[in-house]
Amino acid sequence: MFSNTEDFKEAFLKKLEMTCGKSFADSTEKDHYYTLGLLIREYVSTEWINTNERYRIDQVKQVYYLSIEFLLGRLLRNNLLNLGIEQVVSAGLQDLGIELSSLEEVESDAGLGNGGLGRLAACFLDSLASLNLPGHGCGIRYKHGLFEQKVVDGYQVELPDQWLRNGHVWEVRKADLSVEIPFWGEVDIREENGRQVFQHIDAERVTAVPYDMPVVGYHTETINTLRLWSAEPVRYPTNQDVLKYKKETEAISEFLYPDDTQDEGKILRLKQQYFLVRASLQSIIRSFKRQHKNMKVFHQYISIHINDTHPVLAIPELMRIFIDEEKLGWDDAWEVTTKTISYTNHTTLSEALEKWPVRIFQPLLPRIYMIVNEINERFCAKLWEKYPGEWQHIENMAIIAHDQVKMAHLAIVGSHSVNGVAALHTEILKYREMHSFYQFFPKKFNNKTNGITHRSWLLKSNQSLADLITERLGAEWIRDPEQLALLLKYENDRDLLTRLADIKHANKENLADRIFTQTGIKIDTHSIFDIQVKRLHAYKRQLLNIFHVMYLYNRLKEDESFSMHPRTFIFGAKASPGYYFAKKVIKLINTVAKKVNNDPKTNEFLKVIFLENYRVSLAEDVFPAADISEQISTASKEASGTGNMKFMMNGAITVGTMDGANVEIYERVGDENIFIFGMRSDEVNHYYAHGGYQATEYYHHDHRIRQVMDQLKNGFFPDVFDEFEPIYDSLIMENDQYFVLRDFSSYVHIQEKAGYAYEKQEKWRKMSLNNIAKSGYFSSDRTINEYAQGIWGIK
Ligand code: DL6
Repeated sequence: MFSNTEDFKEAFLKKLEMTCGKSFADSTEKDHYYTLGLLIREYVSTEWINTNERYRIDQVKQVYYLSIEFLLGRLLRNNLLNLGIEQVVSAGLQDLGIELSSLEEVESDAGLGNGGLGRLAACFLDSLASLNLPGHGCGIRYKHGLFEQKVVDGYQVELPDQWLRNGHVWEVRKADLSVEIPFWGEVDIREENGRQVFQHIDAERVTAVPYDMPVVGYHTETINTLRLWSAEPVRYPTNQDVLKYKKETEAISEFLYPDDTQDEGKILRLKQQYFLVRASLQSIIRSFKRQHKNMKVFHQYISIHINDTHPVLAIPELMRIFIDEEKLGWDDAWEVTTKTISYTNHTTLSEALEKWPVRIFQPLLPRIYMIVNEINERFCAKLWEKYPGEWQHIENMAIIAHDQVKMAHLAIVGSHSVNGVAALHTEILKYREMHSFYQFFPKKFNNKTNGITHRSWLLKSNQSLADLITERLGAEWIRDPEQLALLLKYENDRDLLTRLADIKHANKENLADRIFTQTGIKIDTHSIFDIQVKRLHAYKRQLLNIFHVMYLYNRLKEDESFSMHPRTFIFGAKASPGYYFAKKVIKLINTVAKKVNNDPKTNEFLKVIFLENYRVSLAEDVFPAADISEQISTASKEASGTGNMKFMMNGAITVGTMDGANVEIYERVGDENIFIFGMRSDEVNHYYAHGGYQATEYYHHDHRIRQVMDQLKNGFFPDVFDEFEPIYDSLIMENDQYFVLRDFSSYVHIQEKAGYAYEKQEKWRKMSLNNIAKSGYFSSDRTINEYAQGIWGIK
């Protein structure tokens, strides 16, 4: 049906009538989108079944990527592109008077993730399928994904995301594969045939219903599966208060990341984690048992990867299955479990390292707690053998201590591989954050630098650039992105460099149009597009960026001799709803924007845009339009970053610190194609080890800093009263934990250098070409190949 335009049109019109019960003349854009989605899903269904059959018959080892987040965005264009039918479909629709791009707009972003970790999981699925690797995702089908952000009077306002409002055409509900998940209750222990038998009794049960989505590889026959679980009440609840039970049950898959500051939220979050793990493992075991009887070979056929600690309960749950259900002894169960599980750490921020109070964990998951306790005791006994008498050391490494279960410790102890997500991050894990564990298990630790799918972030979102590359290199780079390096031979090719610049300009026009439609603000597309898009967090230092804007504004106002190339500073960021400081920074950015954009003396040179509701589909217009990529986290704090890679692949030049994967970008492009500033990670840690630095000295000795800081409080921004005092206090009273003032001067200096560099356009274009050429390494295909060979052992 997709082999030519005519066949497609016929199939489309027939399907439309059948599914929507309308004639074409009466149909709406939504009908068209839905019809197209169904057609594609049907188109892939045979290959989808075949892929699973192939895996089964060949008895290949498969990996299951367990993640509490999958930030997928929209899937229509991705699927068309990967299936190689984009042109037929687009032409066929056009004949019917329908624009494919308009249909894309009908699709809601599947925003089932907060940021980097969830988007990485989505890129990994794309790479697994595109590399013909047997790998599937397991997650939760949240009814509401990441909140929709509105900006009202400069403040962030959160609205619930409604991505399922019109259904989700890519998923298939498989109610017959539902499983039950028990919470609360007690463990009954009996002796049977000289063996202890554990039974979880009086539990409250919840049904987990799977929804499967096909994951289509790029021009391959592989269609893997993303299985998302939804929580529903069991058919015949025994509870007295059925309504309360129903509400509590459905809450499990209601919201991505519930507020867990109070116990109620903590219970819900822990329920989500166990729900994901238990449901996924049951379906994995079920499919394993269809072919194998011997549980001791489980790890030879199955690999389970846990994306950060959120799914770490997979370790005790697998132990429970092996011991309680499959009757293995502890030692065998432990060997198979640890050989099956691998773990990625994505952060060293202490507030993100999960710990659960025993008072919540134990009653909610009584049997799992018993197993964790046993794992802990056995581990501590081993520690004691190695470090006799070193109580403190053992306590620091224990899985349960001070009435808390430390999930990262459980993940390290119960897996065979622990990896960081960029070289620097892994070194920090090995030699600082997890040093004692590295000493104890040196072989487990390894690095897997993150990557992004170049199919979504270049081929799909920057088609004209992709076409230009293909025109020069042929299409082989799509299969093997490291071939982008061949672009370097065009470094002195004027024609190519001009076309590169023209494409960038067209992409800037496209973003400018979108901004104008959204905000009514006109931006100069010849200005430098200087962009920082990512979650709002103090360590990511959006504050440093906006302080720089304030400084430039002050210079433009006060110094007649000062000149600069016009710049548009673009921000996109969501703040966690309860993150007070981050929300203040959003308000500050919007307040500066209002002042700067409306000042006739400066607005020719300086514009500030805050993009509302930054999300994957908006990002697809942002990365191709950037001249400068802001990657300015406090060194040592950003585990990797992946936005940095998306910008680079689209030809933006990084202004950044030596943090996360910036370090590896620097190593690849060389000093002349990147703007590095600020303290290095060692210096930052030296300061931390010696009680920080004196932020007030920087305030007193640098008049630029003093002026900007004072403007937070002295009425410079009318109508905001003491709004920004918490920002001021965080820098002065709380001594600037993230070294904003310490790095300010170095940042201003490097930004000046970047501004001058932009004016030498020919050189700039070469820099841009260099960045694109060296970005192949950051394809998630490379990352996934490393995981496949180095950790999972899949082919
Ligand atoms: O590894 C993906 C991504 C990194 O690129 C970011 O640097 C890191 O901040 C992010 N980490 C998280 C932490 N979540 N938890 N836990 O999202 O991971």
